[in-house]
Amino acid sequence: MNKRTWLRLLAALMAFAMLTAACSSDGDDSDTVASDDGEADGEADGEGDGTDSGDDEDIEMVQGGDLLATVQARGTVNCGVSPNSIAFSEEQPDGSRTGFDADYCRVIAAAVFGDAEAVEFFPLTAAERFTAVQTGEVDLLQRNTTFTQSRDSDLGMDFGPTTYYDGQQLMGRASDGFDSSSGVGDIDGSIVCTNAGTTTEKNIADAADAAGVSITVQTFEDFDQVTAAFIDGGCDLATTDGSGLVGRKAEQQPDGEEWVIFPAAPISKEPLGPTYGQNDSQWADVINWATYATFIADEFGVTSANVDDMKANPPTPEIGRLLGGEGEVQSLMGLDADAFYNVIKLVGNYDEIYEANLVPVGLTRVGSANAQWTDGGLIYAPPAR
Ligand SMILES: N[C@@H](CCC(=O)N[C@@H](CS)C(=O)NCC(=O)O)C(=O)O
Repeated sequence: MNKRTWLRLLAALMAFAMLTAACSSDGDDSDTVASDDGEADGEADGEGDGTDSGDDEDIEMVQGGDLLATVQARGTVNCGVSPNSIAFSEEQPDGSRTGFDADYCRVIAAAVFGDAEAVEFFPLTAAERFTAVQTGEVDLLQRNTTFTQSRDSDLGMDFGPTTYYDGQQLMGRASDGFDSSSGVGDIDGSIVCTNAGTTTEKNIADAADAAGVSITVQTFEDFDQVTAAFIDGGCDLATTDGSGLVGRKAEQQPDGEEWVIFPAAPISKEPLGPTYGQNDSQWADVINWATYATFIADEFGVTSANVDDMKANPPTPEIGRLLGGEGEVQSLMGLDADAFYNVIKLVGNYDEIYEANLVPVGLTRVGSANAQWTDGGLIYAPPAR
């Protein structure tokens, strides 16, 4: 058995062991988080947030560092997404997948293949997602995934540009006395539910501890289960990224009931964006610059509707380069010169993707961190040159 085969076998065995550990913790784990013991241990055992995932050095070698060639030979991008995250990743009755994250999978397919539909979607729970990257099951995640230090350093991930600046909030019932001015100090004695393998289960434990309140954190395998338990009254509060709560309220709040999202200032920073295996610089370049292309096109008003005109008569040299004209750099990255023209033509710029998916559930862009830097936001791309 050669070294590479042996490493693949080892990684597969380790992944199986990790998956078994992850699966053993699904469903309804609960931990009481008391303010006085200093232990913020609301997480389910082995749920896969990844600081204890074993020997990352062997696993990362499975990625090989030549993923672009592998993807090109395969003919599709294998993209890990949430099974069901309203407005980000939703399976439609005809089997297609819609949402902001699903469209950012299409951005990569459009850049690599000139075909936005050359994507295979892999719905992954939070606990499964990083293992799926480590074992090479998926080429990247577009899965409401927060960029954190431990995921970047200890878990073998690399992170692309943040596509949605989020923050964690809580959702309760107005009939329980919660309103938009409520804060973590008001949740003493509550059962707080979230999905396992997330930053959110750790943050809420930290926040309760800091506020001096005692709560019971219950974790579930996915956020459908969390929402069902919240609707049934098994959970006093649901917590996750604010965007997830807004989506759930928009689609699942029962008639005659008022769900309240608080606190107004989120309890954490949750920068969400593409995530992929570390140490593959070419693949990272492709994902990062395809994403930046959507930011640059937004900044300069290049849309799917006008991109042909812009390509024919570029308003600036930078737009000319971005769309494959003289001085373009896409072909040096292993892509076609018109890779980013295809991204904008077939999927759209950042604002088009945001408007199509997030505005309908009430996630406004104007005045938020997700505005362009020129409008006071944080969406900012380095220059295409
Ligand atoms: N951003 C956090 C939370 C990610 C997360 O799992 N969010 C939920 C709520 S938006 C989700 O995607 N759920 C989809 C599902 O469980 O199907 C993280 O990276 O850990």
